[in-house]
Amino acid sequence: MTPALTLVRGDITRRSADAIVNAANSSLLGGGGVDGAIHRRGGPAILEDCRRLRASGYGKGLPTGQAVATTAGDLDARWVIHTVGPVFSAAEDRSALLASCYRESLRVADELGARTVAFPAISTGVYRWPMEDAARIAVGTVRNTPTAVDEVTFVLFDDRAHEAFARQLG
Ligand code: AR6
Repeated sequence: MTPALTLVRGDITRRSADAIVNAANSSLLGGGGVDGAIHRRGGPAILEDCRRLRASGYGKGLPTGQAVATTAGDLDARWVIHTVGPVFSAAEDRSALLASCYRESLRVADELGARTVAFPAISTGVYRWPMEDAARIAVGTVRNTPTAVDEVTFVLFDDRAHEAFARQLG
């Protein structure tokens, strides 16, 4: 099955979903952008879980393109799925890594039994991925990934992102 895709404009930390995806960095220890917002609103339990992950299987951090789950703390969700997008490079095609973020997040969601998942536009902020291309990869990958997740919501922070994703949904 492939999930129903919906778009909303807004703040992902205000959404209700089984799992909310975080555009994290390899350290898993927080940052700016959506990562900072998730930790701020979700509270310290998320960071505690991240630190536990670093102390166990992820001593060197989470590699780009992979995904891992923690508690969602005070967010209206059961889990946060942290994934590390690639930094955009004009010299090197890293789109397979960006696609992997969506695929791996859905794989982790399936392992957890999550049926509704909210994604931000991974890599389109600090990591500078051009919005149109990021939207094409995000929508294309979710459409082509078999999963038991029923509904994927892309939560876009501004009009430009929302319009780019809307063009891809057609
Ligand atoms: N809700 C939804 N989308 C958001 C929110 C929010 N609350 N806040 C920002 N965005 P970014 P990246 C959008 O920079 O490019 C962090 O420091 C934002 O407008 O959060 O993957 C991490 O720790 C943009 O479209 O993530 C990493 O170091 C999109 O989310 C690094 O940034 C992604 O922007 C990851 O960079």
